This record gives sequence, C-alpha cells and structure tokens, in this order.
Amino acid sequence: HAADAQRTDLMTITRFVLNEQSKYSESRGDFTILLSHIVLGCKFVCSAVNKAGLAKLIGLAGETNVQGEEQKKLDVLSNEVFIKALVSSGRTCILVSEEDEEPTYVEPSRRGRYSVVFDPLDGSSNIDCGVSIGTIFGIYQLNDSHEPNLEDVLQPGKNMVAAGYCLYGSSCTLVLSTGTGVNGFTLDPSLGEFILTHPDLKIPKKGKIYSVNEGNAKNWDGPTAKYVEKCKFPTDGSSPKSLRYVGSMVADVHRTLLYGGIFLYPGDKKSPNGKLRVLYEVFPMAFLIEEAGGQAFTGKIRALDLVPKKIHERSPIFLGSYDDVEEIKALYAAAE
Ligand code: AHM
Ligand code: MG
Repeated sequence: HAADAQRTDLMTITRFVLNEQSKYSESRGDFTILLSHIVLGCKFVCSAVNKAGLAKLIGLAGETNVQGEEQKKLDVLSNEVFIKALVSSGRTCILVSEEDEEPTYVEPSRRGRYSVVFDPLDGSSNIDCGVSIGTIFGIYQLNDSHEPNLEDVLQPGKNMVAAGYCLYGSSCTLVLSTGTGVNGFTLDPSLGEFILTHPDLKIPKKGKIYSVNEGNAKNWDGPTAKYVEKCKFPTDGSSPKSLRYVGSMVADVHRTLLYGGIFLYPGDKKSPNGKLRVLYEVFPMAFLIEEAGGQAFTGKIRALDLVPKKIHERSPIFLGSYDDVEEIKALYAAAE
C-alpha cells in the first residue's frame, strides 16, 4: 500500500544520490561522499541558526560571551565548517567561498576531482532578526588530473555537474540537482536525515508573483522598469502580480520554484552588474531553475552561458517561470 510505503521506506538524500549515481558506470561513489560532507555542513548550520538567538552566536565577530570566550559570527562560523568538511571529504581540489577573498587550494594529499563554489550563509541582512537564510553551492568536476588552477572554476554555469541550496526556514529544506531534474529534501530533526519530500520539482510555467528590491527603482534601466510596471498595471487584461521579497536569495528563489513567478536582481545605474555573485549565487540558482523547467537570463544572455573572469564577479539576474522570463527577455530584446 503506497501510503504505508511512504512512511516506512524512507528515501534519504544519501540513498537517493547513491541510486542516481549508480546509473553511471564510472561512478566511484566520490560524488556521494562529497555530497554527504555538504549535507553535514548544512545540518551544522541549520542547528547553529536555530540556536542563534539562544547561544548568542549572532552579533559582531569578536564579541565575547559570558564565559569571556570570543564568539564567532554565524557566517564566519558556517564558512569554517563548510571549508573543513569539504577539505576533509578528500574529494575536492579548489573551493571558492563568498566569505574568502582568495580560493582555497586543497593540499595534494587530500585532493579529489571536484571543485565547490559556495555561499555558506547567504542573506546576511536577515541573520540577526530570525528571517530565513540559506546556503548555496555549485559543483564542477575536473576531467583530468592536472594541477588545479583558477581556470577550473572560472567556467560557465552550464559546466556544473550539480548545484543546490539549503533553506534555513520554518523547516530546513535542501534542494538539489545533479543535472537530471530537481529534488527537494526536508530535514527530519529527530532522525538527523534529509528525506525526499519534493520529488522531481517543476516550476509552474507562469506565475503570479514578482520579487525584487523596489527600493532601487530610481536607478533601474528601461526594460526592468517597464517589466515591473507591467506586473502592477498589466495591459493585457490579466490580474496584477503580487510582490514578495524576503531579501534572502534562497528564500526568494525557493518560493519562486514552488509557486512560480519571477525573481530579479537587475543591474542599475549605481550597480551596472547588480549585486549577486555569478559563481556561487547566480549559477547554482540558474542551474536549478532551468532543470525545473524555468529560465534564467542576465539581461543579455542565458545566465548559464556566462564565463566569469573573476571568482567574485557579479551579474544582473532574472529567473523563474518560463513564460515570465520570456516577457523580460522580449523587453530587453526590444530595447537593443
Ligand atoms: P549577502 O551575500 O550579503 O547576504 O547578499 C546577498 C543577498 C541575497 O540573498 C539577496 O537576494 C540580496 O542580497 C538582497 O539584496 P538587497 O538587500 O539589496 O535587496
Ligand atoms: Mg551571498
């Protein structure tokens, strides 16, 4: 009986990825091991985020607790946990983190064939007030065993072999794609396991929500301004869209994936490349949205076709439901 099977036959994320990887004959379990270290990082951050108010983990780096010990800020702590977990997996060679100016090159004795780019704790403005935040990651694979260098990570997003995010919200949800669709897993805190709860996620073809920081409107370019105006005052007889904006990319993209609609962080007169980082914010989210049937566009090209020149480079981004992104693409095409 199907309902019973769901309750007693638990599909954990490790079991799911092992099944998925066994389809590839050359798979040596390395990816599954790498992923289990990322999952460990997510569980740690989830627990730290949940305790943040209590444990006074939040606050300025360098603050001391009642015992007089130095407290690390949550994002600094999360970064250290991810770096250590990834290095100790023995499956990585280069790590790029939003928190670190320079990439981390793994020492030869602990080196593997994957590179991981990540933002350990995204949504910094929401950390101190208990609003949802998240971790974002993307994974590249080196195909031969040369000495790792920056060129190995300065690659277009379409070359990623996997991408995902973990949302620390009302529950802890990990969304993952290894290039064959998108699946969502929810942490069962009593088991300490991520269980498959959102199999084969597909984004609605069109949505009723737009998500943008409208406080930047005075500096927007023509197509972005026109698009948002159309969301509020549609001219084709459709109803206006609702505005939802958390200010945490993971939360805003997760909602967009589940409910449909569009998320945009455009470039503007003050910041021509917008705010979000290509490698570990734009690429992983664009990868997931495309795998779920949506689109991700930079204002000029398909986001996954971008070739970053620097590891912390930024790009404007428009992503979400296929039809909604189609509209913004048309506006940019018309403005050329
Ligand atoms: P952060 O890396 O400092 O946390 O900034 C990234 C965040 C994203 O999560 C979010 O989409 C965006 O910044 C919100 O920016 P703004 O406050 O300008 O609207
Ligand atoms: Mg960030």
